[in-house]
Amino acid sequence: MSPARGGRLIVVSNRVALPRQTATGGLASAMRSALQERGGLWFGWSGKIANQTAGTLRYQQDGPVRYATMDLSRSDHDHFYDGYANRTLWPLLHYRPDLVDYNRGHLDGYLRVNRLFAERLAELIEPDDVIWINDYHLIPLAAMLRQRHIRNRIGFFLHTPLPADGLLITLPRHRELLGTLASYDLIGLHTARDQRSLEDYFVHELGASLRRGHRLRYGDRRFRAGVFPIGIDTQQVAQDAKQADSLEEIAQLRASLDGRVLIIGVDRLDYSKGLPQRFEAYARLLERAPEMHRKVSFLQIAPPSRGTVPEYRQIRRELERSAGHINGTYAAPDWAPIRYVNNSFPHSLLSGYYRHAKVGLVTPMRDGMNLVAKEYVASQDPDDPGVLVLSRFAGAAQELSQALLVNPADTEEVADALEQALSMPLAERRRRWRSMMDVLEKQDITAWRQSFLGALTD
Ligand code: GDG
Repeated sequence: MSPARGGRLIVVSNRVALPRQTATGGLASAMRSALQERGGLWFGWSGKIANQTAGTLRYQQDGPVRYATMDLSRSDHDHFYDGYANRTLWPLLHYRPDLVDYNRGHLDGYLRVNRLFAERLAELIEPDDVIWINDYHLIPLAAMLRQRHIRNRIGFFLHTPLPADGLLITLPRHRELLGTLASYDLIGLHTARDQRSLEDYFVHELGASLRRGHRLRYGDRRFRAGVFPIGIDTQQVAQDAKQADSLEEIAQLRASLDGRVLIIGVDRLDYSKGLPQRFEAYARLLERAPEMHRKVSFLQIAPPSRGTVPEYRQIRRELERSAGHINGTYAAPDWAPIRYVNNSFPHSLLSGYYRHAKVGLVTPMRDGMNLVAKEYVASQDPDDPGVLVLSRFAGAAQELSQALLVNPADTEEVADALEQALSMPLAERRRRWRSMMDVLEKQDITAWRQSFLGALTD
């Protein structure tokens, strides 16, 4: 992407990964590399709650990247982030209307924080800047910037799935919120299914017209919906994984396994990730195949997230019970079938763990993309690669068709896939891995941001 085409890049996201902070979450690492390559500004919440300093911008510079962040007041944060973003929109976007907690206070807080972002950001925008706004926290931001006479190119990328219009309309006042998407010039989604949902919603619910090339016209706005499946830094992950072989932690893991085969799962602790169902499928495998006892070990890394939201505390309790139950039922004095770890690890170490696992078990009930699936594949040893068992309902399944694709709700199917993965011949593992790796090399993180920014500035 040539910086000449469209001046500075301004990235906006709820959370900003400040310099020297570990970037957890797929979005953070992708945005950091986009800005480092092109130079520009990253704007968003500082991650801090402070009533005194709320709304005051603070700046930091790191090479070509400038960071502008602000604190949020307790009440704004609770309504905007815990409330509307994570208790209303997140469950809706992940096909869980049963978990949607709608409340006017949350919506007001969400709009208030978006307005605050718009006010502060509008002052920083120069005429040539290209603005890239990320994710469901900031849907109305472009409309609020347009009200402040910002005419720049503004793109939006939704990192979650977008459900069909029949589900979207269950959101109270959905038109007021989703209609504002028309203020963007480009809306990026991970899959063609998400793109279809957006178009169907605009056409059927809002009466927009759809032209060739996914061009939409709604009122006086013309905009476009595009499919841009996010990738990873494939070469870097592969290199990290290889180098991790020399790390002490990897030697310790290997020693602790004592020749047992490792199955790995790595997910933010989130109900969308299908963890209870995954534990159940693993238990089903142990029940069905006693010959596997003592021969396998399942390592689930699940760093807690959004711990102040009740649904997340609930899933954490459920998983503790389930892991305890499985170990209680099947463990022997010298073997624990599940190692359940509520911690986060440096990326480079994670790649080493992935490489050492013969099976990557990635079974979200719904996921926009799922970068763990891609990282698992990229971390494998080309001579002796492991097998990816992947949910059909992760965006990644569209590209990684050579994984063993499963319905995560079907315990037997997941247990079957585990058995198949554990006994898959080397030649088949290599063939499947090569074909997935070809995709990951071609559609990596650089290709992703270049194609999105290319389409936005075109
Ligand atoms: C959202 C969408 C979409 C995990 N544990 C640790 C750790 N991670 C890293 C993984 C991976 C990232 O976090 C998780 O990304 P995912 O894509 O799997 O999931 P979400 O966080 O839900 O991301 C998702 C993504 O945005 C990008 O568009 O794919 O669908 O939900 O990179 O490696 N990183 C570190 N320690 C950990 O313990 N350092």
